[in-house]
Amino acid sequence: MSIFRLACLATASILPALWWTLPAFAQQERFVRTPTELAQAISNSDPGDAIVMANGVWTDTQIAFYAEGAPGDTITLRAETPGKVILNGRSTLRIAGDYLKVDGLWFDRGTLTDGHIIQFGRSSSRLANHSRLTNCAITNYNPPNRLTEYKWVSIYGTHNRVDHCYFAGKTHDGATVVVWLRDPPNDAPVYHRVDHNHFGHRPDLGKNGGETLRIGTSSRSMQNSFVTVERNLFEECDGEIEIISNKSGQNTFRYNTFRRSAGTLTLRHGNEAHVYGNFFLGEGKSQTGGVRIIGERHEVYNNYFQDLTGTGYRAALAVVNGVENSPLNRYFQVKDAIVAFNTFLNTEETFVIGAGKSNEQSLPPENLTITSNLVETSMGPILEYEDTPVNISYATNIMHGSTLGIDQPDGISTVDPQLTQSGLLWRPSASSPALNAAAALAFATTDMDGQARDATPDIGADEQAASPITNRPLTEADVGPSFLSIVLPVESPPKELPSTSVTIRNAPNPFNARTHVSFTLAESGHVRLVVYDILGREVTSLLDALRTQGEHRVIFEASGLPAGLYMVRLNVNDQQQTHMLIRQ
Ligand SMILES: [Ca+2]
Ligand SMILES: [Ca+2]
Repeated sequence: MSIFRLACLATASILPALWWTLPAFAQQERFVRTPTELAQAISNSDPGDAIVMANGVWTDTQIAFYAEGAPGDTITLRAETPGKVILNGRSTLRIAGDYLKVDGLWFDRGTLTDGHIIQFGRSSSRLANHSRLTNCAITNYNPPNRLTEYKWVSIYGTHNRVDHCYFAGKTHDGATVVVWLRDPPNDAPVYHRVDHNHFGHRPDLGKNGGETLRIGTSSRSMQNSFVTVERNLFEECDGEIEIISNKSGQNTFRYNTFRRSAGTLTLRHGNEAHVYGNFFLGEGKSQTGGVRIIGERHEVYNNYFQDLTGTGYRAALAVVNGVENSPLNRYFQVKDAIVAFNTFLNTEETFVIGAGKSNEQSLPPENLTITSNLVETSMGPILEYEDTPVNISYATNIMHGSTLGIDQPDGISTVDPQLTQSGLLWRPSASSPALNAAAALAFATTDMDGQARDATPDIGADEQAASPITNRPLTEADVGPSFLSIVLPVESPPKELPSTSVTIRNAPNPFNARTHVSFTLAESGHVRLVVYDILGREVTSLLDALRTQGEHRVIFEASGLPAGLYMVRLNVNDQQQTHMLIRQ
C-alpha cells in the first residue's frame, strides 16, 4: 500500500487534523496520446502512478518504460481499454526498473529485423525486477523472411511475471519467449513466473530455433533458476521438437495443457526439473509427444498423456542416452530420474529408454525409477530399450494393451486397468485393479486433479477422491487476455461453456483461402457460429441453425479477407465459446 493511501486511511479514520501531511507524490494517472507524451509521462512517473495509452493504432512506437516503482506501489503502463491499443510497424517495448507493470497492449502484424519485441531490461546492467507483463497479446509479428531471427518476449532480471497473455502466429526464426540467465558473478536464481498464458499456433519452422518457451542457455545450464511455468495452454505449438526447452536447474512445470502440439516438453540441459500435473493431449495429430528427459534428478509425475503419435525423441516419455564427459551443449547422462504416477493412454510409443543411442551418445540412463504408472495402449511395445539402462527399477506399474517389449520384471502388472471415460479423460473405474495399489511417494501428495492422495494411493495420474477438482485440461477461457473475448459484442450475458461440453477447432490454422471450423456438441441446440475481426466487427455468419449432439463441420471461406487474427464464436443453448483463427 502506498504512503498516500496509508495517509488517506489515517486521515479518514484516526487523524483528521493531519490531512496536510500528505506526501508530494500523490498517485497520478497520466493519459497520453502520442509517443512524445508517453515518454514524458514515463519520465515523470512516481511509485503508484499509472500511464494510460489512448485507444488506437500506435505505429513505430518504441516504448522505453524505464522507471522505478516500489513494493506495493507499482507503476502501471496500460491501455485505455485493454486490447484497443494496437502496436504495429516497428513498435517494441522495453521494461527496465523495479515494480513495473504493463497491461492490455496488443502487438499485431508489425515486423522487426532483430532483437526482441518485448524485453525486460534495457542493458546488461539495467534490468527489470519484480515487474509484470499481463493481459497483453502478440500476434503475427513476422518479418518477410522467415529466417530473420528475433524473440517475441525476452525476460531478463529477477522475479518477473508474464501472465494472461496471448502469443500466436510466429512463423520466423527464434524462440517465442525466452528466460535469459546472467553470467557469474550475478548468477543468482531468477524466480520468474510464466502463467495463464495462451500459446497459440506456431507452424513448423523446419529447423532449430522454433521453441515456444526456452529457459536458460546451454552455457548457463548448471545454474538454478527456479522458474515456475504453470497453467499455460500450448495449442498447436509445432515450431520444432522442443515446445519448451528447459536449460537450467530447479524449474517447475505444472498444470499446463499441451493440445495438438507437435513437440515435447524437453528437459534439454540442467538438473532437477519438477514436471507434474500437466496434460499432453495429442488428439492423434502427427509428431505429438510428451516429456523428454536429459540430465540429473528430474521428477516427472501426475502427468496425463493421451493420443500422442510421436516416436523416438518425440515419444510420450523419452529418456535420452548421454555423452561421456559431455560438453555443456551436448547430452548429459540421465541419472536418478523418477517417473511416477503418470497415465498414458493410446500412445504410439510410451517409454523409449536410451533414446538417441549412438557412438557419441553411449551412456544409458542410470538409476531410473519407474513407479505407479498406468499405461493403456494397443500400440507398442510399451517399453523400448534403445540401450540397456543401468539399475532401472520398476514398482507397482500397470501396463496393458500392447506387448511390454522386455521380459516382464517385478513391478509391472499387465492386468486390464478397466478405464472408463469421463469427459475428455479416462480414469480407473470402481472395480479397477489400479485403486489403492500404488506405493506411496513422498512428493506425490496430490493427483492430476489436484485432489489429495490417500494413504493407499491409486496407480496412475488419477486418485479416486471426493474432494473438489482444482486442475483439469485448460481451455481458451482459462488463459490469455481478457480482451480477446471482451472485444466481441455481447448480446446476452455470456456464460462460458463447461470445458468438456463443447470444443471448437479449425484446420488448417493458420490458413490461407479457407479453413474448416468444426465443433462437437454435448447436446442438441440452436447453434450460431459467427466470425469477428480483432476489433469485434462481424465478418460473416457461418451457421444459424439447429444441430444435434455430436461433431459438425463448416467451411470458413476467407479468400477476400486481409491477413490477421479472427475469432469465431459459437453460441448454443445460451452458452458460448470463442476460438482464434489465423489468416495468413
Ligand atoms: Ca486410494
Ligand atoms: Ca482424482
